[in-house]
Amino acid sequence: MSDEVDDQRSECHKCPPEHCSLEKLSEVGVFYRHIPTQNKTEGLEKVCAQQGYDYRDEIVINREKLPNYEEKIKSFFEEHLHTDDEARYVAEGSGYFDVRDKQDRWVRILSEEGDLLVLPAGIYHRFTVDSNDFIHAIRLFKGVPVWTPYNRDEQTDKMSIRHEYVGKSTGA
Ligand code: KMT
Ligand code: NI
Repeated sequence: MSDEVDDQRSECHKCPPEHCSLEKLSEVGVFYRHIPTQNKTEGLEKVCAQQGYDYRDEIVINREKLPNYEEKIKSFFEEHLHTDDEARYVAEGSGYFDVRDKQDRWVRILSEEGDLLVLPAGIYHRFTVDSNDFIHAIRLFKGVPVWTPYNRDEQTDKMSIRHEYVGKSTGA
């Protein structure tokens, strides 16, 4: 995606557009799987059993439905990392998860109904709704959920989870 963002809810393509393969995304530890919403119950059950997700809740992001909408939209779009994986299944609607690639360039991932996306702990990322302003996502977690975002600065570069992530993704 382009470095400059005028409207975070737009596609923000580079000019000319560039595309990133799922293979490339898996190199930075991003996991993607499509589970059609007709198979949502069994599909998610299977993934949760396989991956050890034993907690789930739901979030609806929309101007009318989410309390403190403006504030939340702003904080989701601040570049941050977490000490745990961020696993999200899109039950309805769509949105953009932006992640940093190995060269620290932003890659925009459009996530639509039926998409399961797992961003690894320690990856720098951000989220925004798209121009439809509606996503209903299921959040999956292992253990007691911790959603704390650490906004990127010199301190987050030094966090052990960041070192672990960088070590894994560079094979160092
Ligand atoms: C996060 O931690 O950035 C989020 O939960 C984004 C919203 S999930 C569609
Ligand atoms: Ni996050």
